[in-house]
Amino acid sequence: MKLSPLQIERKKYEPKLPRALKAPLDSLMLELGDKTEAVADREEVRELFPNTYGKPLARFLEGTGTASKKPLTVGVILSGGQAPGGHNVIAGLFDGLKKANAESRLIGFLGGPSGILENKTRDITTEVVDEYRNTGGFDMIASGRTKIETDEQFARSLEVCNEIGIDALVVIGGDDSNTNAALLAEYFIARGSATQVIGVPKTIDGDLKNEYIESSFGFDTATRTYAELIGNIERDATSAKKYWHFIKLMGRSASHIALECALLTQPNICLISEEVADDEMTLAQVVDSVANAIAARAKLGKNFGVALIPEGLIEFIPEVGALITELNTIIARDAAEFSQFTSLEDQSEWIVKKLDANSAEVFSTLPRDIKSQLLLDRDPHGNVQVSRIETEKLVIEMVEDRLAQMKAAGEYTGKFSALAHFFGYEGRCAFPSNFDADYCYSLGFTAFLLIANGLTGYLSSIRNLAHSADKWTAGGVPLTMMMNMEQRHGHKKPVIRKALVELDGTPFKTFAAARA
Ligand code: FBP
Repeated sequence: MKLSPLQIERKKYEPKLPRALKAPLDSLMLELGDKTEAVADREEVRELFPNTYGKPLARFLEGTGTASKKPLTVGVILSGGQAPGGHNVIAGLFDGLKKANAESRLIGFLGGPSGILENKTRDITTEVVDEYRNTGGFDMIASGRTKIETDEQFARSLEVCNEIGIDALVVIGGDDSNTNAALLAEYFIARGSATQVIGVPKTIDGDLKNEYIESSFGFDTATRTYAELIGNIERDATSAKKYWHFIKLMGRSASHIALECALLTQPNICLISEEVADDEMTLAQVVDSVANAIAARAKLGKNFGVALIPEGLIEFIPEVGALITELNTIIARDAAEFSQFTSLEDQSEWIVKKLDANSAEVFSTLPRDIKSQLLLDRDPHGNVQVSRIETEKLVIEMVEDRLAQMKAAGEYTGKFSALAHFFGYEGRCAFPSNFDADYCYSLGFTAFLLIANGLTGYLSSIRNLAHSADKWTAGGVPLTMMMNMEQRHGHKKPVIRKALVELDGTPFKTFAAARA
């Protein structure tokens, strides 16, 4: 591959490691803490994970070396959406393996978890790793969203690991993928397999976060990338003084990305889904709040501005969330009947008769395009794919109508001309920031240490991230410790708890105090 000058420069960057991890392997010691408990529903989680529940927290310190140096064959999977730094996780893992034993092998499963089910692999050699150090993207082995969750899939994964002779599997993924990693770790032990499973916390959404996982990797780079673009648009808005820019930002559920970007760029408006849900706002109230802010600026002669809209917003508006849940159920249940209708008009007429009165009312107020997106776009699990719903256009359209009403009532005299943007994919494969380059490399190296110390069912963890890399600490968190039971597709399942924006947390409070 021909590299650009930027790629050549970026390759020279040497990721920084926590001080303890720079020590020779012979003086890197595993320290185990007290036994742990799940965040909630302890009895149920314990029952489902009899072999991996309650393990102690792990930490690596300078001391007497504990890591095995025997040659290992390790498999690695990139799972879910891309996040900047994934290649550096693989580089850190690879360098750790080779540092311990030059005979060790790293095998990449291609295209995400389906790579293991289909036994599609690539040998990750020094040449391969060197081509991808400090680059964005997941293209070294590619990613995918297949979930390993059925008995057949677990059995097949074990079969493939045995066939290749995999000693340990590293799953680089978000909350769902790491839930799968926990189930796989448990399954392997229960079947007498020695294959270890270690997770690495990835997702630009920033919602795989807790006391021990201070940030998922990729969030830093993605938010900086979006913030740069938002800043450019803000400058354009204040230069031209003629447009309101509505920018939808990725984040499947949580509004961490929108909040972080708001703190970095100080837009005129930023909606936070968790606040909308907490205040039990209706769609009309959300629209009113935006229209009122626009009217207030118009009074100052400013008919321009920037509004940030989190991708997951509409599911957090209680009445729209309820509508979506009903739509998912009806369309899944009566799929054959639904498929007879081809025009949106016929589909809408049919669905409105099946919805309860409230949802039918909400559905009828939605613009045509949104109705069609809510009816058509579903993921393999039968859910609406929020990243494909044009919420930014929905808000623009409804705000436009509201401003027209306000104008008629003499409450608004401005001019409203709006443009819609969606920033998502632009940020997921950017060159990792120095932070993500260092963090990811450290996470990968730590994943190797967890393996070389014989652990399984752990998530690689680097802490103290607000300080320089030198002061970071490295260790592992038992995956079961982050779990609770949640209702998924009609069944109670063990899952890693998703971290939403906390309304009493410092980031939101800082934003709320300054937004007026
Ligand atoms: P992960 O949770 O797998 O990291 O993916 C997050 C995300 O980037 C969301 O922000 C977005 O809603 C979704 O992926 C888009 O999915 P896809 O890549 O399948 O279009």
